[in-house]
Amino acid sequence: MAVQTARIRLEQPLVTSERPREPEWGSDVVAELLRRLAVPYIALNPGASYRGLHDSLVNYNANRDPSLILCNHEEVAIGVAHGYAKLRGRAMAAAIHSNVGLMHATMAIFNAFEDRAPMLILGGNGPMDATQRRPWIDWVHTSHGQGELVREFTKWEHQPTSIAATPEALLRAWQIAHLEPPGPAYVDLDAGLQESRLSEPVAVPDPAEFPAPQPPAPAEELIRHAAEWLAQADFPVFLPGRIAQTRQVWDDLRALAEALGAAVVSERRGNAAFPTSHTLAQQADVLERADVVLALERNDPAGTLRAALGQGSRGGGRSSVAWPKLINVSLEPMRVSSWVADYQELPRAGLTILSTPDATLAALVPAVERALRDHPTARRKVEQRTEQHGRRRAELEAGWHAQRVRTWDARPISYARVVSELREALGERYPDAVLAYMPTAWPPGVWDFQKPGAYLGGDGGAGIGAGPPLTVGAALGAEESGRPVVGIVGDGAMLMTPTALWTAAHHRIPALLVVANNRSYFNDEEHQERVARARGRPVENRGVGQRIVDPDVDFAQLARAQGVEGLGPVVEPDDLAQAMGAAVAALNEGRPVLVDVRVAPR
Ligand SMILES: Cc1ncc(C[n+]2csc(CCOP(=O)(O)OP(=O)(O)O)c2C)c(N)n1
Ligand SMILES: [Mg+2]
Repeated sequence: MAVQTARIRLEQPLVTSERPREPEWGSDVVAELLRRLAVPYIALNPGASYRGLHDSLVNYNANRDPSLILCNHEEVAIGVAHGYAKLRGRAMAAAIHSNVGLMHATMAIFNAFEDRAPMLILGGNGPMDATQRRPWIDWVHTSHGQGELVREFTKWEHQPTSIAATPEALLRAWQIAHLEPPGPAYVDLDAGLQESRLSEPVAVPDPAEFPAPQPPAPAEELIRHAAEWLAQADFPVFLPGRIAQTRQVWDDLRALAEALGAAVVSERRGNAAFPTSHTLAQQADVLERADVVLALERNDPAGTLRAALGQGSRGGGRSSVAWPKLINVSLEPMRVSSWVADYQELPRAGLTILSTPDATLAALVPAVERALRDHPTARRKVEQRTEQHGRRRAELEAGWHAQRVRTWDARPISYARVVSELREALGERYPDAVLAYMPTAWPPGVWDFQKPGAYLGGDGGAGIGAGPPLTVGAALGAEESGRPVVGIVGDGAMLMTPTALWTAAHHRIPALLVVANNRSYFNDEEHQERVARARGRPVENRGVGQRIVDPDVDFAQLARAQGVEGLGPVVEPDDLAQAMGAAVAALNEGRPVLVDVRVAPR
């Protein structure tokens, strides 16, 4: 199959000049440090508050390390950086113009913060020295404590007050952004300092001399304890969440699950970490039987358990099902916010391991194998459990299959059909595919995640509009691997960040976006229905103020208007194969493409 290796198009400066031997202007120092950090890209929407930096990136760095990725909205710029970080596990940068750009960026920064995605955000401000300000505009675009806008949802925000202090601030921000749990860091650059001519050389540190701090290893005693619990469990269940996307972690998680015959219940908010087609990949109902639960950077492990055990959401309800022994592996207690309640319910965990899932799994696998060696009865139980899981899995698969058959010709088109046809069209590229974003109504058993990077997890903060830029950012990050990147996004979301498409077209970023178009903010129709039912009011009114109809949005035209191939609306189920085939053909040629599919809401 002809697959053109993606070549992201980066703008070349029209006139190139040799880099001066040393930074000459304040902002050259920033560019020099970014170059030494090998920051690959900087997503931006331009603005005068960082025109000094913009010049240095183009004329001092020659638009390399980092290269500019032009976006038409700050929410898109941050979302692209977020998507890149999700795929690569490493930050790129974003440049955000003064207070106004930062206000546009806030929701996307919140999403990245909640998704624990590393990112270096450079802001512009000032000139803080009022005597240097241009009339009016420089005054309205100067804010004191500008970073306070995002202080509550960045890991660090800072405004250095001299150029000499700037490299260390940037280096610190870069380290903080990557340190587990990672997240965005914001460094605000005074326009006056950026544009000042250096009167003497400024030392730019070599990042290699500042090794990044590493997360703590799991305590040996806790590993021994956890291994005993797991080896002696009657029915262990694993709850993986946000996990490093490496082959090693996949192998360790799989080895541990197989050694124990443990059920693994993945979540859509975390990235894929366990083969979804595996016998041990089960659904949340298995938690009712769990006596030992291993949560690995899982979002809200206590809430997950409470929901599965039927204990309600308000703490009052007590079910007859016993609360299992919970081993909570997480570094979340190290970064607790006083602002957003993202720490979730305090987990009633018998063991809390303050370390990363990867380090913990690497230690747990041999410890559990040792513990099982001395327990022949435990090993017999493992075999029985594995068989049980196999039987349950066969039932589940039969159910999923029946559901797929039942809805195959449904009109509006079912999600199962959309996903199946996309998978079919991807053909031999399917096993390599990266699913950058999925809809809430993801059909089980149609599309399997089999390797690291197969699914990148949720948007973090449930701020709608993330899907399109996340998909484009992931596709930017996939350039080297050549993996095909697809995102399935809602029509409501697509309308919030449509210009992510232009960025994909402009930079030749091959991303395949499917608009799961139910012509509604359907998630909220469901909420209105719930309220109506609870109040005994007419559910027929649930769609008022929710439906995206009259006029229907022509998403294919929205794409074409921005230089992206646009297909659809696909209304007939039997037209889907052809549309998906055309979309994948475009993707294989290295072009971004959008397919608008009219889907049934759920
Ligand atoms: C910024 C923001 N605004 C509003 C919401 C509330 N909200 C949650 S889901 C949703 C509907 C999204 O519509 P769409 O993307 O079409 O997905 P659908 O629910 O129809 O599948 C809305 C409006 C939100 N989460 N974030
Ligand atoms: Mg919708």
